[in-house]
Amino acid sequence: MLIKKPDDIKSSEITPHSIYTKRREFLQGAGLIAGAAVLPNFASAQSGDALKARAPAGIQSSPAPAWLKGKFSSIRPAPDSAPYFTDEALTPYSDVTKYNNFYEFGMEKGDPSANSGQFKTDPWSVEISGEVSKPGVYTLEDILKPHDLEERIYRLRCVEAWSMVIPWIGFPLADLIKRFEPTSKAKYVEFETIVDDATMPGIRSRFAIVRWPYREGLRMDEALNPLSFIAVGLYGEHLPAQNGAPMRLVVPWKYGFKSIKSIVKINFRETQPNTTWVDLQAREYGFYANVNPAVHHPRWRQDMERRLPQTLFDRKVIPTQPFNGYGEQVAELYKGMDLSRYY
Ligand SMILES: Nc1nc2c(c(=O)[nH]1)N[C@H]1C(S)=C(S)[C@@H](COP(=O)(O)O)O[C@H]1N2
Ligand SMILES: [Mo]
Repeated sequence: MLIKKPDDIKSSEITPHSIYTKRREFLQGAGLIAGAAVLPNFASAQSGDALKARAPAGIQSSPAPAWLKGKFSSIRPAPDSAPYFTDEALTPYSDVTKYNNFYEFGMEKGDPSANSGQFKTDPWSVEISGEVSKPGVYTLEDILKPHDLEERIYRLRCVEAWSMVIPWIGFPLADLIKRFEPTSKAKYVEFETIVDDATMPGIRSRFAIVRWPYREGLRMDEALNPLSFIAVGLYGEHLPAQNGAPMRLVVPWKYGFKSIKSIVKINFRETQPNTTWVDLQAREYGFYANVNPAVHHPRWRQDMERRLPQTLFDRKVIPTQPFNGYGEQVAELYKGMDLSRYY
């Protein structure tokens, strides 16, 4: 390990990603074996709906208003080919919903599922602001109403060097954005997560290092790319709180931290927004955060990843792909940019 300046040591100690330990990894891996054994049907499509993935039988779907449940009765299944599908093994439902990063509910991987029981997603509203001709505060029903739901199977690559394959339910971010008619000045989109001290114990914690609200952003052309997705569900069910209910962003070619959860604000801007991880540690986390095995990260090697769930006998270490394997769809967006500088 490198000898670091005192301020470096301090900043790395406060960075929650660093709490990840080998021991935890081992325990998690062992737990996953048991989880998979009791939930054997996670990936099997069921007759009648033809979705590629359904939650295991017996899973209690998280609470949702009737109108939202109604939307889930017809979902367009994922196609059979990339980029909205991959035939890589799905990460089991239990891992997708119990191994999470959602610091508003705590910094450990099990905290979001354990601590989000009081979280309320109804009523919910989303404020649309900035460089748009139709700003306003919209109810979740108004936000979602015109959008037909579809299933997409995407890889999710966390900067901590683990990855999953998740069957999301949602719709293209571009379709949402176009409805509010961004002006010609809208060059970036900024997103914010809800701040609810009463139901989010991570926000009350004196160990919290994030300045709330959690914020993320995309360049407008990234946001309009057909891969950029608003998820309202996974495995055919609406989103559990820990995965970012009632709506979250999914940007599969970027590190997971860009995929902001439980969105309450979408702001259109002329200038690049400040984002949570860049504010915290700009040398480690960039605004673009494109998955890039060639850009070194001080904490995790980025040329490999652990595909969850690992088992004792199969560590599932695989090479990380540029743009997380979505280069054909997005590399063009960064033509002429030095990606080692704009990491
Ligand atoms: N509001 C908010 N959004 C967030 C986070 C967070 O802590 N708070 N964590 C991010 C990180 S680091 C990752 S890897 C993904 C994890 O999404 P998942 O738990 O649904 O797999 O959510 C991202 N979105
Ligand atoms: Mo992450």
